[in-house]
Amino acid sequence: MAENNYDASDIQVLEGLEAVRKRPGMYIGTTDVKGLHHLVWEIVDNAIDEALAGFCKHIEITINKDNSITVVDDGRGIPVAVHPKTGISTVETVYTVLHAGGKFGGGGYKVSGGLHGVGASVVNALSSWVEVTVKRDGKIYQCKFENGGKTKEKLHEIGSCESTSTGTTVTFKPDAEIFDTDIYDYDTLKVRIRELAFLNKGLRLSLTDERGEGKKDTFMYEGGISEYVKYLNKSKTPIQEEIIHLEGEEDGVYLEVAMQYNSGYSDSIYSFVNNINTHDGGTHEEGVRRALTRIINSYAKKNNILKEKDEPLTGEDVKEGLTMIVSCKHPNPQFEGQTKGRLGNSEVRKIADSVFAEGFERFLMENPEEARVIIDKTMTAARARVAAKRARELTRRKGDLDTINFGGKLVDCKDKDPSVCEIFLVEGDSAGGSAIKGRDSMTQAILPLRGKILNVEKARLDKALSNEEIRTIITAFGTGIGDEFDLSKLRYDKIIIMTDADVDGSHIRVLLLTLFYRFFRPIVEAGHVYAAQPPLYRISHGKVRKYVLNEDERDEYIASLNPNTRYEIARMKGLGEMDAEELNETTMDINQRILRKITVGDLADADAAFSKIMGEEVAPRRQFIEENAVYVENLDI
Ligand code: TSJ
Repeated sequence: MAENNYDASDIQVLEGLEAVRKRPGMYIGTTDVKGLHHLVWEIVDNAIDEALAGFCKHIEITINKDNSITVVDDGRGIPVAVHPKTGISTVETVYTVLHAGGKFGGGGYKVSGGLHGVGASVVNALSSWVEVTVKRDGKIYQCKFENGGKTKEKLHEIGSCESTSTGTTVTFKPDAEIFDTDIYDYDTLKVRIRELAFLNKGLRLSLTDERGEGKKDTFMYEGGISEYVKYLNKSKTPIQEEIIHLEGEEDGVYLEVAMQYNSGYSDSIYSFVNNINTHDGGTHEEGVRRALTRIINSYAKKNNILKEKDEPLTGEDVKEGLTMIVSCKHPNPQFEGQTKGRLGNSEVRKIADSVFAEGFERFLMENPEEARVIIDKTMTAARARVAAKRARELTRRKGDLDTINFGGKLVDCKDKDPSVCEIFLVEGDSAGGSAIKGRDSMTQAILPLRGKILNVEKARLDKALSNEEIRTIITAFGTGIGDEFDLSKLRYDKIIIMTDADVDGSHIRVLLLTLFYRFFRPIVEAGHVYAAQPPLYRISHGKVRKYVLNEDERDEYIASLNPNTRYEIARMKGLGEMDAEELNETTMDINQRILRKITVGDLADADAAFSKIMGEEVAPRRQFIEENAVYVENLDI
């Protein structure tokens, strides 16, 4: 840390405190509840500086009964010597001369105190009274101010103490004439105080509420920002055993990073400079992110997980499910942007990059199993990114459903109210043709499927999305997929799979169910998916035509007929051989057809079964198909 020899002449005497009272917004941003709390940080920051300089272990903050605030530290105590420029004690100078705070402290990592870093004098100007007590060299000194910074009692000795007992105590009462409210909020203070404890490992901070029934919280984290990451990941499922923690210093810029991936998709990346949250990031965060992306890519390539032909992982991919704290300590930070929430110092980008790269690369080398988990996570994210992009492109077009014709495939229904609409996914063009003629064109849409649907269990998402049949289905449903899936946009109440009762038919049905299971699970869960059941036999007698699904039903029906009834039995042909009228009567007419609802009972079991049926293992799949659709339907899908 920089020079420790405090030079009182550094204090710049600029203007009087009246300016602060005239335009408080210029100094603390606002005079609402936010500005009120800002006063606390202006004071606490000074104590934190003392901690950063290595002289303070404990800071106590108290909300007193009258909503005044007391801050106590066990640092060296503000110097009491007479200041050469002002001719008054340094303590009083700090409190009565605007901008005195700017250079005061001289320690390398002067916290620029929130908004403008003007510190104690501004708090004094905006308070109805302030009391400062300093313990130093075995003596206790005190001074008092009132009415916006007017000296009431100059610094004087009020007693003595052990010479080892040192520190500064400040109590201030915000001026009710300046602020809209003078009531402090315990939880607002608590959140930031906990954050300060995370950011300054080993420093004990406590908050006490003397009002009402009283409250107290004490925060101290030996692990610092690692414990912050742990805290943030508490409600998530970390996929790593440990939290990665690294730190380093270059050219007086100190960087510390803690990180851990969780199973989620969003990231929580927070960065700080001198304990100040840089909401808008900046060069420190950019350096770390750049290095993170580069190191993950090079590790994945080196270990042949990412192949030559593969697109590199992006910054987006590597931050999925990442919880990360970046904490930078800088002797001269430049905050940029409207809200000063961005670090601008350009030299920091390279420093942050190299400090992070070195530490992270070492971690990956030393922890190959953890490394593998991280690489796998980012590779999955990359695949999802590609899929989401395609899905967006596809769903973006769904507004034009009336005008685009699905490559001539979807024959939509006229009614646009999803609650009455159905879509039939029909195996083959000829059955499709009959279905189109035999449908109720108001509410029944037909999508004929040519050939076999791609097996999405084996295909990567992006390949699946390049398949025309699948794209057509996604567009027709209207819900989008992946991140963008929205059940409320489903364009049909019933999705009816219409395939032949043979091996090919059941194969297509399983492929469709796999597609739904992977991409449209909520649609299955919400009970929108059905299998049509074309009959196998038709029994005619007189004017009656009875369709039945199988031999048992056929025999049962015949047995129920009068012994004298003349009847005829016809074995039904495949869907493709039925004419429109037959198809309507047997499979589509809502008054006669038999639908079987597809439900997902136990998702995990079904998932495993799908993987088994549809994945790499050929044997169980063939067996499944040979056993006809029974397996899938018994699965309670
Ligand atoms: F600024 C302030 F008054 F708001 C304030 C300052 C409020 C609080 C609660 C604490 C402090 C403060 C200041 N705590 N500790 C210090 N330390 C010094 O000012 C200090 C002490 C010794 C030396 C030295 O070189 O001997 C230098 C400094 C800056």
